[in-house]
Amino acid sequence: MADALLDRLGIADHPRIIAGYSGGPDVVDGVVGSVNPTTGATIAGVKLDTADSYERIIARAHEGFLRWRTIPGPKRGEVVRAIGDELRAHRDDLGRLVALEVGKILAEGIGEVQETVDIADFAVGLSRQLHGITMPSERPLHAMREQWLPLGPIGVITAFNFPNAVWGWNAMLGAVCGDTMVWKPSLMAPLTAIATNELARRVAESMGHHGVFELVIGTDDEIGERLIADKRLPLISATGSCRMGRHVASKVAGRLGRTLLELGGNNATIVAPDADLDLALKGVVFGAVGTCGQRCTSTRRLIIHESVADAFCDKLVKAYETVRIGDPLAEGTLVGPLINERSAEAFEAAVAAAKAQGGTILTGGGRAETGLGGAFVTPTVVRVPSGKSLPIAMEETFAPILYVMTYRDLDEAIALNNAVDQGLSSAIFTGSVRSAERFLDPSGAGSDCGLAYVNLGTSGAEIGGAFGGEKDTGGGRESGSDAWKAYMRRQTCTTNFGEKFDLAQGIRFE
Ligand code: UN1
Repeated sequence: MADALLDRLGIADHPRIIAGYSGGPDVVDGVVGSVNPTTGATIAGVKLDTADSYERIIARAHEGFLRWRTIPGPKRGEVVRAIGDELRAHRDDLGRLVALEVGKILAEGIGEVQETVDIADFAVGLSRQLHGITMPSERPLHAMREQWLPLGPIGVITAFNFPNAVWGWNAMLGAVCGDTMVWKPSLMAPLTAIATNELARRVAESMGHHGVFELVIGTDDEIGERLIADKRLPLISATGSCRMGRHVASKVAGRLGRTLLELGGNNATIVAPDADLDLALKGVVFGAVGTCGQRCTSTRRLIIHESVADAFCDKLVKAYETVRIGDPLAEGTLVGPLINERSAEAFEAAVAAAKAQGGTILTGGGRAETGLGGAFVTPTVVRVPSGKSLPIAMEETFAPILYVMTYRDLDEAIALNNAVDQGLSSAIFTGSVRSAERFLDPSGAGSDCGLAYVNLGTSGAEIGGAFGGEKDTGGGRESGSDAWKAYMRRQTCTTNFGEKFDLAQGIRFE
């Protein structure tokens, strides 16, 4: 199946790909195996970049930038439109490759590529809207305006869990902004990266634009370190763990470059006593179980009013027990495998810690027997005894574990929501306008996260809004709204169209 898929995506004969490779996910002689997490079988080998090929790639991206930035924004938008069309045409195959390579269910794999199609559409419109503002000068016969200019070749580091869409958010915006992309994907999803990047590169090249979409695949030591230290890349946009983000941030800050960071989350959903509990149940289950708990937006904590907690937990457990775990490509499966054995071990360690710290496992807590070979676990609900706190619940474990804690009044619930280091996503289910608006309090006293939902779960953002979070989530914003500004540099322009030399602040210098 994989060979036919790679063929349909036009990368079966790609020089980086070694068909029939028998090695595993560890790098051996400059090759990494892309492993199907469902079975543990290697799909293909992928040749990694070296210091030399890195230099060639950066040179192409740099030369590409000098040309690409001269193309008017709306013309760049035409290229992005054609890329969006190509992605549309290959959406289902690319979604299938995502499912194959990272183990998310097919509907979510396809949904992810749809997210890239959506951001391409958004970027096309934006290509005619990269506008600055004008402001009145304090001096007569002077004009002031602000304009936005292309930034340069940019580094884009992506994680395994959204191996297509996170590139899409960065690359589609970066492209209309006049930047060129040097994409370093996760070594756990190199085939999706090759297929995605080739598709964009071929479209751009067929329209005469070279060096806009570059891909560099390699280890953190060999390639990652080089990329973040590289002064030729004025912006590094990085998605991944808080640990990775801290390292990237300090390295890039050391050379006074810019970062756009989208890091971990420890997202909570508050369920108020006046909530539509059926709606809340759906939101919590999708948020906590979807993508096998491997979204940065996954729901990790449920903060529920004590008066409805027991009944809700009963329903939750029943719902969890109907969730079908298995082959992500099979019809009816809702939960696929974790990405690898290491993730399953982290899951087990977190479950053990939760028990040791006094938590009660309501459902799940172990491996799921599917007979398929991958690292399958059972989605888990841990009840935190009232009045206690579990230190493990303060950490992000990239697995389907939901910690349930109770509250008495909304201030307490909001304080719990805000009590973790990360600040990505948050949600409240309530029928009360007062509670909803307190959660969104414009004074800032409500949720401290970058994303706040009412009567929706914590995951599944649309591309139209800015995506990202505060505190240890890194502060970056990608995707919609005015996130494009991160991909450009701002210039304040002042023109004297009179004949007098006039200084601001009334200074006389005669
Ligand atoms: C991620 O997990 O890194 O909001 C991104 C969501 C998706 C994006 C998740 N649109 O869940």
